[in-house]
Amino acid sequence: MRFIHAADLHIDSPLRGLSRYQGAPLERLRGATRRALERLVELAIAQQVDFVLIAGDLYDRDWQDFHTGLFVREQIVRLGRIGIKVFIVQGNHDAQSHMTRQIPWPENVKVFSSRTAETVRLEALGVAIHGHSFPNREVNENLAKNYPPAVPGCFNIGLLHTSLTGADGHDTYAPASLADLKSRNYDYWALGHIHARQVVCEVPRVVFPGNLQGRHARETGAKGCELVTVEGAVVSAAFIPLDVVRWHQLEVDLQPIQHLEDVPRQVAQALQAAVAGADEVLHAMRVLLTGETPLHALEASQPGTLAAAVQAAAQDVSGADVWIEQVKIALRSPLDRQQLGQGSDALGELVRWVDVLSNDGAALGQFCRDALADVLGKLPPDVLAALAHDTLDASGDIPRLDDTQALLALLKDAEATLLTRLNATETQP
Ligand SMILES: [Mn+2]
Repeated sequence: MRFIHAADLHIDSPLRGLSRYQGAPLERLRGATRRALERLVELAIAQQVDFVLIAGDLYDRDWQDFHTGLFVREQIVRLGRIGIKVFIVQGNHDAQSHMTRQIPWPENVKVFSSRTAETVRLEALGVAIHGHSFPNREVNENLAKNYPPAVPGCFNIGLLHTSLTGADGHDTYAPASLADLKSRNYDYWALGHIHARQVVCEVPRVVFPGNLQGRHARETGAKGCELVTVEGAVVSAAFIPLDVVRWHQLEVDLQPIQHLEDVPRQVAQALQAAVAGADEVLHAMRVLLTGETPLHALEASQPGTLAAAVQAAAQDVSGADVWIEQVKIALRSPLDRQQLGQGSDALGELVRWVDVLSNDGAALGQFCRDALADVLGKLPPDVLAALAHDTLDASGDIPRLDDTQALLALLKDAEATLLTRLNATETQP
């Protein structure tokens, strides 16, 4: 027996903020979640799996119109034509009460009830699948505790959307401990919700496959599903990448680089290494330039120079599609900061003032609020509300004002730029 376990497909997840990127491959990015599902269907057919498990967040949100549902249904019909069944639990993003539109499912689909845990037995395969959909977006109860006991003599699978005991960057839903899962005596827990793949336990096998397609620059690396073969027990389980756009965050050290003409080669090497072995996907790269180099002064005098050099490097990569999503610059000029801080000039004052803010998170937050007061005052209320919930920009470009680490990074960057500019001014004849 063979099955596929996927989760968090987030079909038609809107990629926010793309319009501000000139030259972004919009069509490929927008269609990525759909293409990944098509690839999953192709894998299921090629591998002749017996069934497919989807552990929540099949949809990103309530459909804008019926096209989203019709697209997904069409893919499931393709599976049904060769007798592949699909088992679905709804998660926080596609909770039962949250979906206002519906389309009747084809017969090869089972969506588990959102009222109570259910069991489906596949007699011919000797499998029992247990599941419970989210009734609402916020499920605070431990759903796993009420899952039915294992069916004796069957391979038992628990299908569940859960944060387990919590994970960074993910809201807590249907909390459960590994001990709670183990207490059910199942053979496999097909989990969803955490977007980074994680094998929580080998026996019983407890797995978050991660999402099928990364949605933004913070969901990096290969994304895909689990392909599991069972003969009495799990005999093999493999991660199969299915993403069509792959997000990367790449740090390139420019410390050894003194001249602009050497930048593309250094960056292209790093890009080439990052795309190795995956030539069919579009690689979306967020590049962070670090190191102490005189190039920082060049960038300060002609902003955009290094971003253009990184774009140039992307042109030089062969055998893969590379799109530079963003270039972040965290360079330092070869200046002696400690020595500058002892001076009585503007440079010294700047260094001392940055030190004060760096050591006082509250003061830093207040400073940023004051500095941004004018801007914030002009934003419409809904944008402000979105900012407060960190939902305005999924790429994470806009730091929250209570995120001290992000503000510190901004402060360091501002200091580096100012020091370079001030230094250039003071040393001019
Ligand atoms: Mn999700």
